[in-house]
Amino acid sequence: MSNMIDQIASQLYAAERECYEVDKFVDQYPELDIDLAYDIQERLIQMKCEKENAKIAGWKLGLTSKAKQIMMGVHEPSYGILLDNMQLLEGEKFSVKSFIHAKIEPEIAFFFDKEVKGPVVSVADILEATAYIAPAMEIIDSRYRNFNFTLSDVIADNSSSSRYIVGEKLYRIDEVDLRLIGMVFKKNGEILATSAGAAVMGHPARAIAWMANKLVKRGQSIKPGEVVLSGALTGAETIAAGDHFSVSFDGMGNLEAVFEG
Ligand code: OOG
Ligand code: MG
Repeated sequence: MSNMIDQIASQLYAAERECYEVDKFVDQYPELDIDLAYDIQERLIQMKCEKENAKIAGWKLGLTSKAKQIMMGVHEPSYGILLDNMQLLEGEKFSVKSFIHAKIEPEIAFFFDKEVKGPVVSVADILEATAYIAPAMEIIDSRYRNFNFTLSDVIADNSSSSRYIVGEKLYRIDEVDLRLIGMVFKKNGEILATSAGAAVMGHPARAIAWMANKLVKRGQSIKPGEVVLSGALTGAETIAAGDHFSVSFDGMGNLEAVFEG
């Protein structure tokens, strides 16, 4: 079993480093269930931390909105780990060369200043432990051929995480209504999608509570100082060289990302 965990984690790591696609693993390993998938994710993160001298920065939710679940044909959320070397700074130009077939999606980032530990975390507990929130965008880049996977595959692949960008201005949780907060997502000046916070499981903090309650089964928790991306509010959009994306939130300003060849 540990051999299979190492095998899959190494293949996913190599695919990311050298920018190529791999076939999903469930066909080859039918025993690959959700628990094993999180074991692989943990092994993959361990490898990255060792080889890249990276540190854990926080967590990300995946597949929390209906738009994303329908898009990917998966009907349950997942989570992944964010490392410090995955963060990009707003205003930098990002090269598409380092990606396999990246997509971008609008998110809300939460910064925690208290520990959050399951198994009975509520939305109120998440809000109470949150120091600040900020607009964010996530760049996802599934290592699977044609972005095609099952829930177990995507979990093993750290929920497709690649990079993330967080707005430089932070907001207090009581400055906005996270359920009703409106959002406009644009590409090259044209509206791609509009949404509201409630698109993420009825309330973005509900998605984080869901994760905290899952994490406890693996002996983990959200730690003070960590950031959590609460999940895309719309479907993800493919990135090409020359593209310019922006996300604006009611009462929370906007965030831009520019890509070059
Ligand atoms: C999985 C990751 C989804 C989100 O915010 O929904 C995700 C994928 O769609 O590749 O990060
Ligand atoms: Mg995401």
